[in-house]
Amino acid sequence: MQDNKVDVVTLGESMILFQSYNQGALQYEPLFTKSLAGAESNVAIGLSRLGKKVRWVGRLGSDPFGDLVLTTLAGEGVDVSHALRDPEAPTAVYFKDFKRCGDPAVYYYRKGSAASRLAPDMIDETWLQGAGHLHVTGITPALGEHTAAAVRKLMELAREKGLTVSFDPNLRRKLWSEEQARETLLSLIPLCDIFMPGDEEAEFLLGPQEIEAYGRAFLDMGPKVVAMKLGAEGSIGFTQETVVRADPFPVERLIDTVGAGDAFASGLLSVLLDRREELSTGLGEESLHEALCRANLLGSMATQFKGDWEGLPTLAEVRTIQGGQKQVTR
Ligand code: KDG
Repeated sequence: MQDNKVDVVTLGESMILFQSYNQGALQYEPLFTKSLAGAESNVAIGLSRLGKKVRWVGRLGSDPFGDLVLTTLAGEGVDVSHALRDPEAPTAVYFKDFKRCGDPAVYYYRKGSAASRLAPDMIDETWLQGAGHLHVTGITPALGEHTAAAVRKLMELAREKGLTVSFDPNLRRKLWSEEQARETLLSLIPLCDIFMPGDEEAEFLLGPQEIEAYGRAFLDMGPKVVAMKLGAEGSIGFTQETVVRADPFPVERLIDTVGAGDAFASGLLSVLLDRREELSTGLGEESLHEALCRANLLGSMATQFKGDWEGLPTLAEVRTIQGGQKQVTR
């Protein structure tokens, strides 16, 4: 019999990413590399490399780019057997413009994509079959008319079925208005157990406050754990019982910041999912610190490679790095 068990299910839009081959400005660059992108599939790959079984669900066009998304994810060990194809709408693409080092500008071509047509009546219980955890982001709700309702339905279904749920707000200002974004993202927080905002997202959602006040405010909305990314300051985690800070992991060569938040999510979840018992009874300080440290490490590694997920490490690599050993390369 086939083993249907997966640690994590994630739902989202995956796209094809074109990046200039020479790191030059988009307007003048004649050559591009082609790769996969999408916050949830980045997390899926990150977790898979860390030894978790992951299922990615999403809608893709019936086109070669949709095929490329599936073969790339399958090649990374992610289960894509529940992915949907739409013969009438395309797989989205996006471009990165490396005008300066680190933080590229992104240009989306995703309006009317197959994923933007996701609606609540397409949510299928079997996506969650055999799964312990659901991970979603605030990007999917921004994509189309019915995508927010669809994400809400899946989060509710996951909770009903006893799965834990994580939510990264992943604010994408280019995709929706500030009012819509704020209202929708705030409304989804009570449906998650683990909430992972960045400090700027916290400010966007709640207005200017002290970092610790953000933590308390989000916990009051329902999540059991709030893990906040503080950029160069590392990260801070909150539960009802404790507040834990974790130092940043050094970045030796900043290349591309896109995907760092997803890397953080993979690192954090990989540890927390090994502590499921503790998650329900109250996560201890040590576990939270370990999760934040691994999250910081992955976030840092993601920024040191071109591409949204290519630099993510395997579990063996994480252990080598955290053990302070040098990797044997030749
Ligand atoms: O978090 C990184 C992702 O956002 C990226 O891989 C794709 O920009 C993207 C998006 O909006 O999904």
